[in-house]
Amino acid sequence: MRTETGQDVRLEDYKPTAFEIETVDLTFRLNPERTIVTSRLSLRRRSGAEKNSPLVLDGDELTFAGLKINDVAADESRFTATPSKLEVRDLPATEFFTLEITTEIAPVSNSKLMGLYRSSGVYCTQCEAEGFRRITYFLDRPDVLAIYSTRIEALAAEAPLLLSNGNPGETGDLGDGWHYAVWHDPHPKPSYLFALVAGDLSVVRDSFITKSGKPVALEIYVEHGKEAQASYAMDALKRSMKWDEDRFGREYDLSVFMIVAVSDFNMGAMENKGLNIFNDKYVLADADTATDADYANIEAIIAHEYFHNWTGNRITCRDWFQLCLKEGLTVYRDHEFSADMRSRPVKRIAEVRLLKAHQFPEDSGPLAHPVRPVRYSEINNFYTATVYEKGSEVVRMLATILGLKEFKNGLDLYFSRHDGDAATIEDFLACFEDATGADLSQFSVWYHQAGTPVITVGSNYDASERTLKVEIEQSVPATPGEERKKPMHIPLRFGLIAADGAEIEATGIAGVTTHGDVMHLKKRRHEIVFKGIQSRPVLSLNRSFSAPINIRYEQSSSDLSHLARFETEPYSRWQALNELAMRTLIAAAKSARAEKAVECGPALVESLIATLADDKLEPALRGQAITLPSEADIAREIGNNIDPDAIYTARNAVLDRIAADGSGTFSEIADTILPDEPYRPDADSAGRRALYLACLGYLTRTDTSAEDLLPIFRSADNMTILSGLLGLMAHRFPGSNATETALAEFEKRFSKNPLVIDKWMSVQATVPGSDTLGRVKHLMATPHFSIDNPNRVRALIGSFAAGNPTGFNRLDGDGYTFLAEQIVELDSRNPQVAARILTAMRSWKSLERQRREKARAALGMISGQESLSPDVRDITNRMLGQ
Ligand code: B3K
Ligand code: ZN
Repeated sequence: MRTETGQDVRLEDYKPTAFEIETVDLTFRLNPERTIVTSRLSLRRRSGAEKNSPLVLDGDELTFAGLKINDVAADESRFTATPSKLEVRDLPATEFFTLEITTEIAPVSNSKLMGLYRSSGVYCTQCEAEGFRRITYFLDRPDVLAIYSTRIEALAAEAPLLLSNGNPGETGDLGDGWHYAVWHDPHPKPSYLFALVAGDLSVVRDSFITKSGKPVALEIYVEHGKEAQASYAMDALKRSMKWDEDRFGREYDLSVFMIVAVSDFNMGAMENKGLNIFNDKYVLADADTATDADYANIEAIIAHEYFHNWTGNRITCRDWFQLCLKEGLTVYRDHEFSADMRSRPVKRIAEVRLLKAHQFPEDSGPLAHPVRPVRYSEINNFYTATVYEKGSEVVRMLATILGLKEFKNGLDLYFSRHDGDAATIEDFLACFEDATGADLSQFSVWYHQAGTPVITVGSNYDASERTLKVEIEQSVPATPGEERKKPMHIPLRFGLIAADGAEIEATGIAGVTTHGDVMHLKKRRHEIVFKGIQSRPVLSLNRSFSAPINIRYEQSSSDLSHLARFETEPYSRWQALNELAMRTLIAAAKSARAEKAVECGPALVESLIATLADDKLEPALRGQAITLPSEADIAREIGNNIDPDAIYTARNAVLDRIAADGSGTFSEIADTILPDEPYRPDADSAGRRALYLACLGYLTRTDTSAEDLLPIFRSADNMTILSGLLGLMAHRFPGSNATETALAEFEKRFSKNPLVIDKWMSVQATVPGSDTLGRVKHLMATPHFSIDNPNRVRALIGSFAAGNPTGFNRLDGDGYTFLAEQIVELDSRNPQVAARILTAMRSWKSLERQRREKARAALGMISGQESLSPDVRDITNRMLGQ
């Protein structure tokens, strides 16, 4: 939000409120067009607050319907009410007083899906970040913590189920078909954690006994008929609760924990106290409709929202600048959970791929911002990969620097010192300093400085002196508004590997402080000497991706192949292979750009096939090893003057070469790797399916045709193989009869299941090439699509813009014009979703000139609209550098 004067909100302007709100008693009389909300607030003037200063409460599109001060109707001279503000003057001079505010809202016409809205006939809420002010006037900021009681009144036929935060209280009949329920949440919370759900849903029940013996009722609410699809989510919830007790000593604190799945939701899920609300995509799963990736996402998001109960709810954020305090830390916790539930190295590869695909481009483009920003114009635009994913990497680095034991001590202090607080990043870091004695002042730069650090590395082995000299220089590229950068504390895991693959221990290391296998880069330049090295070693840097940085190190292909073969840490083995692949692909893209033949040397092909054939490695890792960097990854590494068509051509040429040389191995694995049992979503079987599909992808480049794939598609007994095959056919053999048949059969079979139809739309929206835009437009005109449903919009328009480099970046610019038109349309309905989808263009400045100019024109078209939401206005302005 902008302040009243239209200025950005600035961290330096933070001031506590003059009033505290101790209790909030809400009454909702639910009606789709006209819901009446009464909010009774007990206020307390803080000591030292000005006696006659007014109280200004936030609102957003509210209809004011009444105000009482200390139970007496307020005279109109004492307040001003607009849709966006309620200002109350001449307040009682006493320390304590009450306000009772009545508002009217229309859930059915709330297309922004913020505040109270309807999703398939169910009333539900979304309040983070500033949605509560769309329900009632309030001090709608995270440092105002109150105890909430909520009474919900509704027609029993329309809403037999009435839920809110906390523990259930009285229920009863009101006559005339109306009934009510009361909920009380004993834990003080900010307004963004308020939730209400009312409607007709089914419940799946289970229970959990906490480690101190308290029973907790677990309830997952879904549409009637979908109960069986909630069992995996329930299992993930119980595992999350147990894991948080075992790993971090965190216990649940209410008698009931509820999850509600809704079909219209702006993001993944929301951690409202005791009443999580989820996008149904991240709850519902069975073998027929969900892929392995869906299962993994459900597990991770259920865990993430549950973990927020401590990191976010019990300890919340003082202001929205501190968002990473809850998000970065909670992402770190869900990453660790998934690593423990599944395969740690495979999980790490997925994290790094995601970070590089989303956060690195954000950090190097016009939307770059620090993990802890200092200003914003629209807070919803700061729920970014930087705050979440880089925020998590910063917490991971803290654990690396302190060691797991000390990290845990710091976190324990944080939980005990700040329980019940609205805290800051400074509070968080102080706990680690106080618990361990460490000085984290330089480390804190990670929170304050935007941009991905780069280290430039040179190395030289001196056989006569038996030393390896390594020079490392660090720098951080300039980001918007931040030219000069400070040196950072970079914890770099390293290893030295001998010619026979053995790990080498130096007898001494000079020029940098090391702890075990971590070197602590703190200066702009380090000259490091490893002593007592008997033969030329290969240096392995940033093992396990210990720091979220870029490395420029001219390591030879044979050294990278050596690491790909001998690295003992599976993640780092993948990292070396990936680096080798990236180099080959960049060189290939340059050749393709210059219209020269694309070369692919033997080093990459041999290393890939050797890794693929190494059956000591788990299948998922082998699948990752042969999955080349994406077209977008290659574009990011090249960095400027991007021609997506040249990258596509080059990548295909490299894939063809690997496919030709490895065809025997690919078919042997494809024939044998699938689990020989009915579908189970566990990590090992999922890894086998991923490897199978990756091999099949290569085989389509040699002798497997669309016609060969069709019977496999038809006989698949699970959605992973089914949608994987559909994707392969659509992308490798677009327009072929077999592909069109598969698409038609898939559509027919799942036409009643929008979440599965989303996959069908995404597959088609990501078919490479300039013809896809026409297909996307056609799909938008079918009944499968609805511009009002965020999942549909993301599946079709979002996948096209963010997941189809050649299709979206058509040379004629029609992809950009199409997106601009959709953004304008979407913005009038749901600004948050519009702004998020528009970020697909965040790297437009790296495109070659012709496309860049077309992209600029499309952004200019959006920017020229008279009426734009603050959300889209902010993204457009920043992308255009205004
Ligand atoms: N905290 C919510 C995100 C809210 C986004 C508001 N624009 C979900 C999560 O991160 O767990
Ligand atoms: Zn979160």
